[in-house]
Amino acid sequence: MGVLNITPDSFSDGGDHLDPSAAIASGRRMLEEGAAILDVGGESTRPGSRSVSAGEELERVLPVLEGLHDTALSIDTSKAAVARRALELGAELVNDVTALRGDPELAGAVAESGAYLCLMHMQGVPETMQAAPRYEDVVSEVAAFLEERLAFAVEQGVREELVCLDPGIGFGKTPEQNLELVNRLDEIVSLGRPVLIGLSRKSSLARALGSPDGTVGSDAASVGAAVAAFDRGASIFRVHDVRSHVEALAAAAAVERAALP
Ligand code: HH2
Repeated sequence: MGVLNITPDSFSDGGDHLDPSAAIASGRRMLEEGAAILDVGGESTRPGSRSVSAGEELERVLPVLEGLHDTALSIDTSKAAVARRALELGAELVNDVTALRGDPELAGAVAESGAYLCLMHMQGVPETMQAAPRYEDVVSEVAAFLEERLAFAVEQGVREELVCLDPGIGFGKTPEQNLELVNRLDEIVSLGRPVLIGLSRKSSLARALGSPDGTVGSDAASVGAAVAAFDRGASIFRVHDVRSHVEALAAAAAVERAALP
């Protein structure tokens, strides 16, 4: 999954794609490099970010969704109004970082459309989530949350086989908690749905490399962490640098296949 943020303030590619033609060109390049789907977002959810109105979000993403309507698209939004418009334009996946807690109308909009849905874990809200993340056991709490949100989505009419789950790396978690979630990812995989993971360029990777104030992880560190997640069962990787991930994950998959009896 290639990340296409149409925002001025995303933590690693903010401002890169504000011009729709630049965004569309980036998206097409990611597809050429092997992305299976593009995740288009018009609102940053980085730590400290403020939310934007549905109108502003739509203004940012619509020209890009229109320009890429012939490709596989995901819409990264928590708002039903944005999701509905994206779905009308052919988006096939709704990526909701609030796991259907942000907008009471989103579940119905997804259910009605028959689109895929990603439910992600987040403790708190982006503006304050990194202030003091608190867990007894981060992995079992994230797993229990995702299980509950999956049941909720199904109750609201979303077909279970269309849902993927995401532990929400960097969303209300310390760097250690993020790494533990990857280390014990099999516990999330065991919920029985495909697991999507967004490690790309996250600050925990910079911290793991010994940079205490780093806010953006390198692409090499992102690839390493993605392969570790692949080894533990992740199947969808939300990434900025598509080519390096596609090549690394193809190699990791080839090794895995060679080990089969
Ligand atoms: N991470 C970000 C945004 N959306 N969606 C899912 N499912 N999983 C993630 O880990 C995830 C996500 C944050 O990364 P990015 O889009 O690069 O930055 P920003 O939120 O600043 O736009």
